[in-house]
Amino acid sequence: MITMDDIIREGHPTLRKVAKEVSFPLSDEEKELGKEMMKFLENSQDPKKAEELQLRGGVGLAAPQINVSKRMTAVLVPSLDPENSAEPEFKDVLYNPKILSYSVQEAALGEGEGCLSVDREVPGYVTRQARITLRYFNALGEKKKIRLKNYPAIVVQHEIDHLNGIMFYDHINEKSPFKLAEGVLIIE
Ligand code: SB7
Ligand code: NI
Repeated sequence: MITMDDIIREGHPTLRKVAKEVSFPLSDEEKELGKEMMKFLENSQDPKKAEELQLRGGVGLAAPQINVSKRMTAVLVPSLDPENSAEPEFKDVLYNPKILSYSVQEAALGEGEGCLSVDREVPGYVTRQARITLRYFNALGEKKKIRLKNYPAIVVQHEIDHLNGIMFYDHINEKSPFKLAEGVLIIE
């Protein structure tokens, strides 16, 4: 089981590497790792389990964060309206994900971003693209092509950054962290 002890923190060189693509069919290890990563996210979002296991809540986890430099990431974005839907907004393990196109429209989370590999708050807007077209392979090797917008699109961009050795704070304007370019959509 993956716990916080398995997650490497900023300063670890693996977080700055460009991760390697996986090939299909996946090895049993790669499949198992994907399942374990998703299980971590599920546990982290379950208040009881999170308390028990002392997990920080997470909506994504990229393999490099557990020191595996491969292009795979689990994403679990809960329903934005749990009253009306138990279905997560987006849930899958993405292998070799690639963003095929981006909207011109930019967006940033009003609260800024955090990262399980960063044990401090880094204030500031992280400007990303509001909408993306994403291609990835699932654990079965099926090719998926989907459009995401707003929060799920932001999360996937954060995760794909990990596969490229990029940290969220690399995007924050150092001198004025809350300075926004014109027209950037703020997601609350
Ligand atoms: C805020 C949080 C995340 C993504 C985008 C905005 C994910 C946090 C967990 N991770 O560190 C995953 O890499
Ligand atoms: Ni992260």
